[in-house]
Amino acid sequence: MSDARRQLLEAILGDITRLAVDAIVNAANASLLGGGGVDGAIHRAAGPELLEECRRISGCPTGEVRVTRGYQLPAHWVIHAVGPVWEGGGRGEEALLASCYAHAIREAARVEARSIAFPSISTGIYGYPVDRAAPVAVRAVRETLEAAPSVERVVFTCFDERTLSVYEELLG
Ligand code: AR6
Repeated sequence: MSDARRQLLEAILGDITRLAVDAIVNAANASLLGGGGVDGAIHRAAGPELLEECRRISGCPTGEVRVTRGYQLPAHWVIHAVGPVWEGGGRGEEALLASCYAHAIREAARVEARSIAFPSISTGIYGYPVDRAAPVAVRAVRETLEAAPSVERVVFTCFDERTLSVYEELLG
């Protein structure tokens, strides 16, 4: 059972590259070689060593994650998640998105991260509607946290007010 008193889920407005948490999640693509959006921001803030480490991993399938160090980021780890491109909802997007969040929580526990911050995976360039994505994210995180008691704090980091309001409604 998850211990609601010890496992805090919160939504904030902010830049994930600035957060002093143990692990931040990147909304990456299957190449893991960088891109725009939050991926570009994370690579710029972490410095070139992040790309060097990513080059040594040969990509990552959609719905899965890969872990690297954070280099010049305040966060010690980057968990690179490859979310689905939104194609209308009939292509397994929901299960793939949930899988990103669940795998990220499991990997956080494996590397002994007690705090983890997520961006709103897939809802930027990949076009997943945020009002559909956020409930999937929150449910997957809550379910997976039950088997990851060492993870104490989960921060849903929103980059715009609309995304924040969707998360705030879900988290109460
Ligand atoms: N901190 C927190 N959230 C951010 C930041 C930031 N610094 N910058 C953007 N966001 P996106 P995707 C928000 O497009 O939809 C890349 O090219 C943004 O406002 O970054 O999963 C990858 O390489 C949005 O709410 O990721 C892939 O090719 C959310 O992060 C592709 O984009 C996700 O938007 C992935 O697309």
